[in-house]
Amino acid sequence: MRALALVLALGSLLACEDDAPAGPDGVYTTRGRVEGVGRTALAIRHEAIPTFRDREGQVSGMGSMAMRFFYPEGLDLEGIEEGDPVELTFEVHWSGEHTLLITAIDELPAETELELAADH
Ligand SMILES: [Cu+2]
Repeated sequence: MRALALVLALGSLLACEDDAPAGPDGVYTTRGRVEGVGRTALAIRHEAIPTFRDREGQVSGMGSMAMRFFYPEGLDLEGIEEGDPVELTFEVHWSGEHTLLITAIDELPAETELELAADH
């Protein structure tokens, strides 16, 4: 009887977890250059992220490349323009509609030297 109650309790815990909004699968801070400013997303060429984890949770790293990062309504983009060097923190949501979501972004001094890969 106790075992059954425990199983039921565990079951409801798991169900609870399913209903909760999914947390990010990863959070990273990197630097890059803004290549485009859209209404819901920024195109940013970012520096290499050696600690980046793939969908399976394995550290795969990510080289420097241009990617589209979505941003939430209300994020402070004051002064962020095409060509700006920036530091950004973003979340990865593998199962989400917007896989890459910026949570913070700051303009860096214009003379900041970034290690960015060219187009390929
Ligand atoms: Cu990338």
